[in-house]
Amino acid sequence: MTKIALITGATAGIGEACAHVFAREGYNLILTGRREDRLEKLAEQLNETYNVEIAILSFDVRNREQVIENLEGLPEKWKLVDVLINNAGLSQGLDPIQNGNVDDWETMIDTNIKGLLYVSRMVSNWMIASGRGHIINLGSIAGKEVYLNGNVYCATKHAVDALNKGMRIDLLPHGIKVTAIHPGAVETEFSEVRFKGDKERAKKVYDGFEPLVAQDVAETIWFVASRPAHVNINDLVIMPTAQATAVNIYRK
Ligand code: NDP
Ligand code: 8X3
Repeated sequence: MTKIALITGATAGIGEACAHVFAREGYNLILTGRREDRLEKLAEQLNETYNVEIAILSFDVRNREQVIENLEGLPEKWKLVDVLINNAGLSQGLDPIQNGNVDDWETMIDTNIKGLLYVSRMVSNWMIASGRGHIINLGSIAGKEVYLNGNVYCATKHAVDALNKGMRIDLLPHGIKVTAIHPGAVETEFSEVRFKGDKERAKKVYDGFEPLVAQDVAETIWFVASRPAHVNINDLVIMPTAQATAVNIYRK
């Protein structure tokens, strides 16, 4: 039977690259994100290139009702999800705690922690019912380290790290695999979002070294998802060669 992957945040960056890689590998896909036009274009492209079936769901992961309605509304055949990639996430702002923008904090907490939980709550039950599954959570090097002004973003990614460990324990009796992928710097829309559309500031983040690209992370996620049934990778940190820690980047 053709396998199914559900990818949150498939309209850009790592999620979009995962959609290409999993379609290439013959998966049918449920793709989500807020920008419906992008989901439509991507679905058309993947369907034409790889002849796989694609369901698109446009919703905001921060909105619990939208998450429930959209996922519950899927036809039963789509609920046989083999791989859930909890990828939707963002950083907003890079300020010291005393100057932090509280709206930004709420956006990050609601997206990176609560949104991931809403989706996982539903899909893990589908996986339990079907007796199989693999949840892959996008953490970050910011979930392993804390850096200057990273405060709340780092806290949300530390929460993802903890939730990944918790899910792994709770879902163990059900044979469901759980993995966290923790990338360092990946050049996507991430920094543009962090700096609220300031493209020049975003570009500077990657000045003088070769960052990861979304495809690097997607191929790693595919490696993790394609291990034999008895093998689970709990946790994986992937960095650009030029980056040793969150803040140690060798720039030329
Ligand atoms: P992008 O900004 O390129 O993509 C983020 C994706 O998340 C988009 O598809 C966006 O879709 C979706 N998203 C954001 N907010 C919401 C929301 N409220 N509801 C639904 N979807 C949402 O970033 P990346 O691809 O780089 O990031 C993907 C993940 O990887 C994130 O969790 C990020 O924290 C993590 N990560 C990124 C790193 C990097 O350096 N780039 C490094 C380590 C981890 P839309 O706007 O259409 O809703
Ligand atoms: C993104 C990596 O170091 O910019 O999660 O926070 S970092």
